[in-house]
Amino acid sequence: MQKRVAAIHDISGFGKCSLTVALPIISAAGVETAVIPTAVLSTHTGGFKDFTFRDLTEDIVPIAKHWKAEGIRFDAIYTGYLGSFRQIDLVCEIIDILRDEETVVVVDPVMADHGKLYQIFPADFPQGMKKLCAKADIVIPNLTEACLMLGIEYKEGVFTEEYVAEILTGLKNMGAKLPILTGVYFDDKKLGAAALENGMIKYAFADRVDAMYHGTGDVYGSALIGALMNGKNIKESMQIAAEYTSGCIRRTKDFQPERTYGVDFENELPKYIKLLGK
Ligand code: PXL
Repeated sequence: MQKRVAAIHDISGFGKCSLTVALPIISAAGVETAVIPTAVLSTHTGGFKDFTFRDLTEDIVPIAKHWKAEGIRFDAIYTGYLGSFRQIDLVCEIIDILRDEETVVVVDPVMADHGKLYQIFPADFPQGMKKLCAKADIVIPNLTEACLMLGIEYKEGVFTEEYVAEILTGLKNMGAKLPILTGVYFDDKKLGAAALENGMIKYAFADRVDAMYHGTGDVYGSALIGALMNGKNIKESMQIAAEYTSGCIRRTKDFQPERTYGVDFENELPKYIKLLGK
């Protein structure tokens, strides 16, 4: 049976992140992708001024209730960027409406990067995200998001295994069954993620490319879910997601060096499909 995912993120019309990334990548993995848009923006909020923002908070629960009434079930629920504090509670509610015993709930607590909360979020947003993460089977924060939720000091620079272990343990104690910390590196050659699964820390790295683009967290999360839905285990899925994301960044840097927003994930999709063994 074809797997089905519900993706709950904003639509940033331009800039390649959230749903405009999740929908094509998860679909390319052969997985049916239903969407709940949390907001519609003209662009993402990083680096563009005067973007439009249409809040869709009132639509979130009615959409989920309609799906439930239609008897539609999901193999995974994938949440990302949420448009307001209230949406955190509503997304908690719809997870309860839509999940069954088999559903894998993946929460990306999108709210911050490079030590800073995104400009549009209030200072207590990380506390709200903690509650959502506690409902998840898998959480995929970056270092900044993890530190903000845990109240741990954000340390820029090379990671240590002890620091990674402290953060993963904190995330696990927060209630997330399987935490995956993204953006981990121990040198300037490799970058990837670390997971705490059954008491063991597992790493998956790919080539580190010296460049920064918006939406790469969404590329990683979408590729991870596509792999999980294809029966890959956590470590295999982390490896596929790291290699695909690294490939997207490499291609963008090599062929569109002037680009400052989303990556060329489209032309790497054939590689992703190959990594999935399809
Ligand atoms: O990729 C994360 C993201 C998603 N959605 C919006 C954003 C961002 C990051 O800045 O602004 C609207």
